[in-house]
Amino acid sequence: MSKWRWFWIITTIFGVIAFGLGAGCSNSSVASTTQSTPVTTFDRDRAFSDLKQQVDFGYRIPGTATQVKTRDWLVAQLKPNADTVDLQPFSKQINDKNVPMWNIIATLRGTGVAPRERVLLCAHWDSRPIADHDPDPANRTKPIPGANDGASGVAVLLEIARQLKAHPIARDVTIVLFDGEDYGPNIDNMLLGSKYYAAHLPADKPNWGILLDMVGDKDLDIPRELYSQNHAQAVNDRIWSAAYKLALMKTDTLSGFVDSTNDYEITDDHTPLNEAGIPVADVIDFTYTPWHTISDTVDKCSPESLRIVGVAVEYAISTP
Ligand code: 1BN
Ligand code: ZN
Repeated sequence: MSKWRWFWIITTIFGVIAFGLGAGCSNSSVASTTQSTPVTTFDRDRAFSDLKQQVDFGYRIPGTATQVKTRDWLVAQLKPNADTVDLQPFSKQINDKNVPMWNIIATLRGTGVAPRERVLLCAHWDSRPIADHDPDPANRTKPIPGANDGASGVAVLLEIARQLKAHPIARDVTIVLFDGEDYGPNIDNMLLGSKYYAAHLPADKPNWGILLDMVGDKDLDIPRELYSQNHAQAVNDRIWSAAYKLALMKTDTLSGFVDSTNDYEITDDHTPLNEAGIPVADVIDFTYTPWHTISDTVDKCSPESLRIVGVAVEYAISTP
């Protein structure tokens, strides 16, 4: 065989291999929009100390100095772990008062090839001004400490932000801490931050999301929430399959996720988002006895409950 003939044969073989690799790459670039190494690391003690810190600030009630102090602390916690952190200000006229509120929005760019899937993780950072479910009528005009109802979801998200900084994932992540979720007393003055966010979505709005609310209860018991099951079933499937895979299901001796669906719908910050077309599932333990009482305190919560929810969420967002 001539020297030239060998040259063409070898060139053709290399060409075919290179084409194959190229095709492989372009396939993997599609997959890489959602594919990353699953994240399951979570410092539960650091998360729990963030829960305590929020409660130590005092009542995170819109229109108070404590609200502003807590807001600035939350921004400072997110800043080192996010690409951007912004305040989204809004206000509402309530009983002759113009009440100022701020959603806190952090973005974490994913490692996948654009266009990347965008996932929303959210929780409310305000606490309720009135303990209207307290068994003692004398306490019903007092504020709640909001250790579980408010601080727990935020604590999990602050720790997830740190973990994602250390272990980036393919998807873009937007973390939104909603203000004014629990102002009340009635529903027309609740979910204020999520209503505002849903009415002012960015052009590159999230594709789907997870809301965390009351996830710190020592005796964690989280079934699928019915409204989420009806509006964001694929998101629930993702979370519960993570919970199975990572052995985070409740047993006789362990707290955790439960393989059933509530027979009632819960109105929460996921409602305005689903109404705006973003499937968002609410991960919520609604069996919490101190709910909207002055007894919603740190001792009712545990670091392990924060870890259970945190790793389920991390796994759900870091796997295809
Ligand atoms: C959850 C925790 N929620 C309030 N605190 C949501 C809710 C809103 C529950 C209205 C019942 C009624
Ligand atoms: Zn509440």
